Amino acid sequence: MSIDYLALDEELDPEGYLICQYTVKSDLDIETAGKRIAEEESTGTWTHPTTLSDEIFERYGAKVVEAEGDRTRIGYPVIDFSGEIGEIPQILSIIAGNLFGLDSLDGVRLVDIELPSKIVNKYPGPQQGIEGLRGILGRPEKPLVGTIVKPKIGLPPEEFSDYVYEAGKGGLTNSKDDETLVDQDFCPLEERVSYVSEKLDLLEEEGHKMIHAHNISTSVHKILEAGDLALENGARQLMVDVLTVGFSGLQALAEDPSIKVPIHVHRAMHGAITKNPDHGISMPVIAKLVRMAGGDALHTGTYGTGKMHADISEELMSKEALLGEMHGLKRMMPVASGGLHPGLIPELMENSGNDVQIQAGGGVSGHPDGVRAGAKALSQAVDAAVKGIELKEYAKEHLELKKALDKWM
Ligand code: RUB
Repeated sequence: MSIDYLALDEELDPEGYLICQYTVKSDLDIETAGKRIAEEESTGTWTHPTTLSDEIFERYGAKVVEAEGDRTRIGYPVIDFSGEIGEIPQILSIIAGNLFGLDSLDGVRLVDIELPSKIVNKYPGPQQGIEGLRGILGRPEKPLVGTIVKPKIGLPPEEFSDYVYEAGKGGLTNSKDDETLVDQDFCPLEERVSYVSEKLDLLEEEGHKMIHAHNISTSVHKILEAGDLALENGARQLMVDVLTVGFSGLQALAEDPSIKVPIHVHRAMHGAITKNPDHGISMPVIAKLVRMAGGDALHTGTYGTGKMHADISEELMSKEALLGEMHGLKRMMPVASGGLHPGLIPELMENSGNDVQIQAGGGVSGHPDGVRAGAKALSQAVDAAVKGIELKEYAKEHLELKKALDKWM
C-alpha cells in the first residue's frame, strides 16, 4: 500500500473515525489542502519521514474522504484518541491543533465534528441538562427567563442580592453573575452567594422558585474549592467561563460527585475563535465539546437579535448540538443572551422555540421603573410569544411591557 492521505472513494465506518469538516482558504487545490491537514495532524509532517511505514499509516493515518469547493472532510481513526489520559485537550490538539498555523493555508475553519460513540461514551456529559433544569424550576415547557445582574461589576453583595430578589418578584426563573465577576474585593464570592441564597430562600417561601448561577471561573487547581465554597453557602447553580478556564475546568466540576447543582456555561472569548468566517472553530463544535465536558446550559446566541455577532445558520447548528441526539448524553439548555429586551422576544423565539433560557441584563435593569418592572416586562413578552399574541396587543393590558416597548422599540 502506498502512503496517500486522499481516500475519496473510501467509505469510512462512522464508529471507527472522528470525522471533521473544515473549510479552507488557500492557493492550494482543496485535495492538497486536505492532505496537508491530514498528514500534519496524524502520521506525517512537512516531508516524508523515513520512519513512517505503510503499516503505521494504514492504522493511524487520517483520511481525506471529501474535498470539494472549499470544503474537506477528514476522518481521524479512533485509535488516535485512545488511552485514559488525553481526553478533550488531546482531541483539540489533533483536530484543531497545528493546522491553524500552516503557512500554506490562508485560513481554515473547523465547522463541524461527528464524534463516534467510542469517544463520547467516555464522558458522563451533563448531569442535569435541560430536563433537570426544568425539573428544579418546575417549569416543564415554557422558556426559562432570566437576567444578568448589572452593572457587570461594582455592586456590593447585599445590593447585588436585592437585584436578584427584585428580579424574582418580577417573575424571572433565573439570574446570574456576569462573566467578569468572580471574587473581587468589592463583591467576594462567599458573601455574595450567602446573600443571594437568603434572597432565593425568601422568594421560595413567598411561592416563587428561582436559581442563580454563581461564576466560579478560576484556575483548574482551584475550581473545586471555589465550587465547594459556593455550595457551602447555598449556591443553587454554578457558572464557568469555559473558554477562559478551559474545558478541563468544566469537566473537573461536572464529574465531581460533590457537585450536584446545574452548571451554567458562559462562552466569553468565543468571538476570537468563532467570528472569522474563514478561520477558527465554529460555535457548534464548541457546543458539542461543552456537552461532553458536562455543561447543563450554554450560551449559543440570540439568532440575529441583540448586541452580539451572529451567524444564524451556525446558531441553529449549535442549538441542534445541544438538543439533538448525541450517543445518549443528556440534552443541554441553549441560552440566548446579549443585548436582549422584551421587544426582541418574538423574533428570537421564532428561531429558538420554547427550549431556551432567555436572559436580559440591560433589558431588565434599564426599564424606566427599575428591575422588578423590567423583569415583569420580560416575562410578559415571553408569555405573549408563547401564546402567539402580538407584543403591542399584549402591552395594552400589561403596563410594564408597554413602558419597555416605548423605551426600546
Ligand atoms: C448580557 C451579557 C452577556 C453577553 C454574552 O448583558 O453581558 O454576558 O452578552 O453574550 P446584556 P453571548 O443583556 O445587558 O446585553 O451569549 O453571545 O456569549
